[in-house]
Amino acid sequence: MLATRWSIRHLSTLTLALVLAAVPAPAMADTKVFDDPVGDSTFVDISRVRVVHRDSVIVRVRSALPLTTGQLYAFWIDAGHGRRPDYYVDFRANTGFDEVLRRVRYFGDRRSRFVQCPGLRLRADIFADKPVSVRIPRRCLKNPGSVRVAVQFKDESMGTVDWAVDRRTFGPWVKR
Ligand SMILES: [Ca+2]
Repeated sequence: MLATRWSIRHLSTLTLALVLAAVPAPAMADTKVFDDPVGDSTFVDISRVRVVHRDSVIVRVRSALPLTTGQLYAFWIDAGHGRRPDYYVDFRANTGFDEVLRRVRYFGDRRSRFVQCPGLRLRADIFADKPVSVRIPRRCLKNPGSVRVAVQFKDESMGTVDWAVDRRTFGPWVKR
């Protein structure tokens, strides 16, 4: 009886090993980095955007200038349903945020249609030299095959903006 139990255990271990060996390696997450000119705006100045598409879409934006209060960081996501943005989120540094995205049809769309997005993370810290970052779980975007992102930093007190890649223009597609 004992011997049989051992055999089964060994067999199970072997089976598990075979199953693990047969599972293909996870697809490589795609990453796209695009640079924005430094000095093309005042008070806000995006220098680099990095988009990683894994289980979440993670966007990190480097600023050539220190972040300050009174700035708004805005992100439009095209999840592939047509050529226009599908989702929008904005936030300020060192403030709380709700786990919601705004559903939009075009740049400048200001409808108040919200999508709950548990796991959404928005970060901008004026006390740390770190990128402004957003993390959006793919399920909030209906699990798109590819996404592309447009970013705008706005200094609300000075009225200046900097876009990446360009005004109302998306960066490259980033596949899952
Ligand atoms: Ca710039």
